[in-house]
Amino acid sequence: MNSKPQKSHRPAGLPHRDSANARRADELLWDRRADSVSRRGFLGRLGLVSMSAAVGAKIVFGDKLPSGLIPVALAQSTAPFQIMGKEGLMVMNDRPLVAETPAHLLDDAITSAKHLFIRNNGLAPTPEMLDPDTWTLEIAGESCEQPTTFSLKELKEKFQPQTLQMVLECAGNGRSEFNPPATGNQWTTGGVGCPQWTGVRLADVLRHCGVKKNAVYVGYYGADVHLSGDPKKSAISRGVPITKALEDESLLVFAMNGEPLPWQHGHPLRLMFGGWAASTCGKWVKKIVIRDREHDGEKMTGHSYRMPRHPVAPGSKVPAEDMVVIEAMPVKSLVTFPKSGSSHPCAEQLTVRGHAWVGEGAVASAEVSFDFGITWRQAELDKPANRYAWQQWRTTVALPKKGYYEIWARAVDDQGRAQPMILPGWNPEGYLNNSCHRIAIQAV
Ligand SMILES: Nc1nc2c(c(=O)[nH]1)N[C@H]1C(S)=C(S)[C@@H](COP(=O)(O)O)O[C@H]1N2
Ligand SMILES: [Mo]
Repeated sequence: MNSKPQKSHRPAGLPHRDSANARRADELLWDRRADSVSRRGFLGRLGLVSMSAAVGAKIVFGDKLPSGLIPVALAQSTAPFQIMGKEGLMVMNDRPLVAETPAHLLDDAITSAKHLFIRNNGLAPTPEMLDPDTWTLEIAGESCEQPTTFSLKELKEKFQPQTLQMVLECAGNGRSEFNPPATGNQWTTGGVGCPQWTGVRLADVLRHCGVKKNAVYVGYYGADVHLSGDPKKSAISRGVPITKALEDESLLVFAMNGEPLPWQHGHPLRLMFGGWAASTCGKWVKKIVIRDREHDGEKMTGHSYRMPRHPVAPGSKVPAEDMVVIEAMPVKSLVTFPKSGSSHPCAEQLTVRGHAWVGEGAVASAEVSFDFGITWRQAELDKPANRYAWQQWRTTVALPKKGYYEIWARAVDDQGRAQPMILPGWNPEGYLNNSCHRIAIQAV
């Protein structure tokens, strides 16, 4: 376990090379016989099109790019090359594409599409595979009375639209701080955002199809392709207990911030489960199954998105039967202003602000410290726009003398649970790090 720690923001494209299927995946991803009708040709187009989309421009000599070579633009995080539709994201991996948002770019109350992190587990479908006019969603499974296939148009016509602002946070957000390190994407703090989502209630759709009494779980299937290229495997197929699926805020989403859902975020249809690990929020969703048992799709079992049932010593091996599925996310906060590393005249009032959120319930208080946690001051805290939205907080501080400071933020939820100052309990996959966010400030 943890034999290959990866450094944060190492050049993208190099990890996963050592995985068993890497060569095969490379062949599939990079095959250039674009006109071939074979599956490989299809994936070849997929590779080049997504790579072009990812670097934000057509790769002019794309046909001459050596097989397996990753455009160097993807190893750089900033302009002029960016992921299509994105601004300032840090690319952690290119296959699958994973990119996080620096905290100061999350300053807005509602996260814009250009600043929302991306987490793909497989190969995203290309934009031309995602036609809203022909898109269908199938509801099936052993606990579904009336298996039904809806067109997107039918979903929009049959069911009442809902708009809610809800936090989307990857369960691995913060992973880079754990020691011993966990393998996987080395998220710092940017695997989170809080856009406004518009869709229909999943409950309305499921009830329309009939939920049998023995239903315990729902699972999703999306249109993305497993990294190995194996059409029989899903990139990811997770879900939530039926009680969560039937909550008023659990949505089948087709718009974000009033625009059609962006390509990278699941266009034309995705799931949103407020406050839960974002891996439950299936993108490009084609099928939802109502299960009579805990869903057992890709990344539901083993150690994926699971935590030890009991606290474990750092670095220990935890048997699979002692791992339980992650549900709601813990209380957390971000300092989104000022930008870490900036300077401010000493003794002058400095505005400090950010967001705080918790997977279940609400945030009760947000505090900041600039003396390494010795004293804390209460920030002004807004109510959430709705259940599962993050809450804005703000305060002012005057840094007494010239020199280096850290501003720490800490949120406490309405059950009295506070963020830990350093790190929460270690776990094998490095999930749920909700330790205090720290930024550096120089008083000049
Ligand atoms: N079909 C599909 N859905 C998916 C994923 C994926 O790879 N494929 N990734 C999941 C994970 S792990 C996360 S954190 C969120 C990321 O959503 P975003 O890319 O829109 O930010 O989508 C979830 N839904
Ligand atoms: Mo995730």
